[in-house]
Amino acid sequence: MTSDSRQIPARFDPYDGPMADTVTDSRLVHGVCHHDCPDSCGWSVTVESNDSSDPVAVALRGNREHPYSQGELCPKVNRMLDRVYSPDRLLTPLRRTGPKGAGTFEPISWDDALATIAQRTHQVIDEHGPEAVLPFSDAGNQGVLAMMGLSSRFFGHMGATRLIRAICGPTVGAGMSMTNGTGRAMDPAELEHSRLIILWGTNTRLTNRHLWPTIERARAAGAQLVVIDPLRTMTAEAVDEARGDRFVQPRPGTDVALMLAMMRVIIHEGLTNTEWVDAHTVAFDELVAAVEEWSPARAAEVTGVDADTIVELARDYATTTPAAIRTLVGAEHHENGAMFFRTMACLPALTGAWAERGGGIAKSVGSYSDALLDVQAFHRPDLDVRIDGELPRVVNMSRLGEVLTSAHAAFDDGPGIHALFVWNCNPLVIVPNAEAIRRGLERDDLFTVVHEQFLTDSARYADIVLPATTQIEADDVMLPWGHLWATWNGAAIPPVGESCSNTELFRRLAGAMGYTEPTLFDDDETLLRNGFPTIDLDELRTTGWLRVPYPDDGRPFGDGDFETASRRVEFASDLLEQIGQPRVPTYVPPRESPGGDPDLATLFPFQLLTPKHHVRFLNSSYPQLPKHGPPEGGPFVEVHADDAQELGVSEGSEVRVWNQRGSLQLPVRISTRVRPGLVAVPFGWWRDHHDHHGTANSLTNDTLTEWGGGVAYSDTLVDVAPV
Ligand SMILES: Nc1nc2c(c(=O)[nH]1)N[C@H]1C(S)=C(S)[C@@H](COP(=O)(O)OP(=O)(O)OC[C@H]3O[C@@H](n4cnc5c(=O)[nH]c(N)nc54)[C@H](O)[C@@H]3O)O[C@H]1N2
Ligand SMILES: Nc1nc2c(c(=O)[nH]1)N[C@H]1C(S)=C(S)[C@@H](COP(=O)(O)OP(=O)(O)OC[C@H]3O[C@@H](n4cnc5c(=O)[nH]c(N)nc54)[C@H](O)[C@@H]3O)O[C@H]1N2
Ligand code: SF4
Ligand SMILES: [Mo]
Repeated sequence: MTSDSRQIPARFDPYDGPMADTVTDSRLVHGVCHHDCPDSCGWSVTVESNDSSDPVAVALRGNREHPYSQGELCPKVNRMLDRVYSPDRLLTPLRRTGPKGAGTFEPISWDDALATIAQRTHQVIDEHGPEAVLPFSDAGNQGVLAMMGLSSRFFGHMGATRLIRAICGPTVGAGMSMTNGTGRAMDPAELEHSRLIILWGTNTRLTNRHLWPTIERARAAGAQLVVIDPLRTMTAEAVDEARGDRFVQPRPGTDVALMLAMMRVIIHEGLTNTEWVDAHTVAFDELVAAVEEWSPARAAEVTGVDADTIVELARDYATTTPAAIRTLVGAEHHENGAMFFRTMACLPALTGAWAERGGGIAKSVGSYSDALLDVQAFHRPDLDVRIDGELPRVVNMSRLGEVLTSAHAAFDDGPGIHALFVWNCNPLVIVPNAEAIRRGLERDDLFTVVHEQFLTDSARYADIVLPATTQIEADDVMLPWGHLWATWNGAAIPPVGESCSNTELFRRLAGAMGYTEPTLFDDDETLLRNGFPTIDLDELRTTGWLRVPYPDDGRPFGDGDFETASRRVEFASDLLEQIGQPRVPTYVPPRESPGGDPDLATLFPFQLLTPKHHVRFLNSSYPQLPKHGPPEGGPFVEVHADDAQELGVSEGSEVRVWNQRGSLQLPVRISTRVRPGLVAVPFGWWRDHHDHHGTANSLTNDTLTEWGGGVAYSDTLVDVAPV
């Protein structure tokens, strides 16, 4: 890349304190972390200025007054200013000058960039229709403006193909809704009152670290901890068997069988809360019949968890009050991911756990923010272009590879994709089946625009790259999904270089396209005022945060009223039957798993997990920064000692890990975190860090979940061999 118009103050080092004696003003600006992370920590930025230069952020620290994070950030964001002022930050628009992927660009003006984008996009629309345009984004910045701002108005007005954004979270809600009629659940802060806490498919100490003190307080008051994860994660390491804690290590994708056997134990041993079941559930008899075939011995065979452990776990769960399950997204990334959460939601109903404060399930609390937000005010469905009364087609983000490499992107009669707009996301690193995406991005007849802070793997394939602001350069409101404190983010400094925010991007694009609909140009203040009709924004700006409404007594279903058609917990679901799914909890092995396709498993005998792993990484956002990537040491594959011996490899040996989708060369780490037959590659590294041969997602499966629109990247089979 060549870019010379750096606008970073020359003698500037954010850790070096003030801009010496020229400072005429110093102030504190309060904000909140933008990352797709449950913790949404409050921070304070110290900004200094003098008479001659732009204000400079000289320190960014956790805000001690923030009611949730209380002053602590994390190893990713403690050095946020390294990100803001990185010498690799994109500061001007760029035009590609070499082959797609090579990373050769020249700086151009915003006017030139917008003119090129408008000309090429109009050309695509004229030739192929607006559905040949695909917007692609996720939660790179999960602020309300950054994620919802103006993009759906812009693309709705254009008539572009619509994107289903469901790689993270929606499947959890879609699964639980089939049982409870809603994705609403406990505020995780309520775990303080729990006496049994099951961390099920979530790596709290890594991914949700600010919740850990709550769990430790409950443990200090006597709570028992259970961790259920195929990997012995850093959270599993906190298990203390001497205190009655338990680590349970099922094979990936098999937990539904574990839950069915637990429910059978509960029912057989008379541990069901019959009073609660009679009052608040339907179809208990159907559940009894469904679990009958799941003896602990049979579940042990499927899950790899021994039968005694299953029995003891079921007894502990049913007899300890209050008992809470804490879960996030780890377990949704299997073909049976929605069924996992549908079945999980039956457990607290069987024991009546919802009746107690501190009992039930704690997942994302995002659904509570709905009360504050008027989503339609952002989207403005009245602006959507319809053809014969129909909205444009949809494609699922997790199928991007297939979509970009098919003549008919959605396998309808519609056009393939000829223009791709990417912002708030790094698809080539984060979407499964990434080699198909790479082949798609290499197409000469695809015009790609990427709005980014850095020249990511995805940006390298763009025709035009546009520079994006960071969180300290634009106002926003954060609606967290790990706690209930909606937090104001104040812009601390003006946009660095020529970068612009996501909303400003779409105002500029609308102007360039020649659109005249006035609401495509709404300013941020108007967007927020309309989007939060019941909130006093000025007050939020001043106080910094407000609490999202949540039941005073701490119990989401204390009144026993659920949101299904029957207003009860549904052990059998007509809705599921209507969409062709089993009406009762049922274990179906993922197709790409030893239980689902034994022939494929002979060819590719190892299951592969590619989870979040590094304390200094947040998804794909940090491997390029010198104080984040290098200290984590680079990618590797974790192999159990028994498997290593059989393969004839040892610590540090180079191996090839491959399947029908891709191949990586990696050093071996002999690891006690995996069991035999399971290997793990950390997620988040870029192609650079894998010698440009791919990333963890080059190997992963893009099969969708049975409902809910999620994706099964954790149902991946591979083979491993020394090179
Ligand atoms: N194999 C595997 N794949 C996974 C996962 C896994 O565990 N394993 N996890 C999945 C999950 S849960 C998620 S959420 C996704 C995450 O996928 P992404 O959301 O794509 O990942 P991030 O790295 O959080 O953010 C992407 C980019 O957003 C950019 N960005 C940040 N702020 C802004 C902004 O204000 N404007 C613009 N235009 N860009 C901005 C950052 O520079 C970054 O490059 O990955 C998924 N993919
Ligand atoms: N340090 C750090 N923190 C992060 C992120 C990051 O990249 N780095 N990403 C953020 C994002 S976007 C999100 S969505 C959250 C996600 O937070 P989590 O859901 O806690 O994280 P994941 O790593 O996606 O998955 C958690 C665990 O699920 C396990 N798992 C996989 N398959 C199964 C299964 O079949 N059964 C069971 N029981 N467990 C299974 C994995 O081994 C993993 O340890 O974390 C956020 N926080
Ligand atoms: S990444 Fe998560 S833990 Fe770190 S500062 Fe941001 S919200 Fe807090
Ligand atoms: Mo996520």
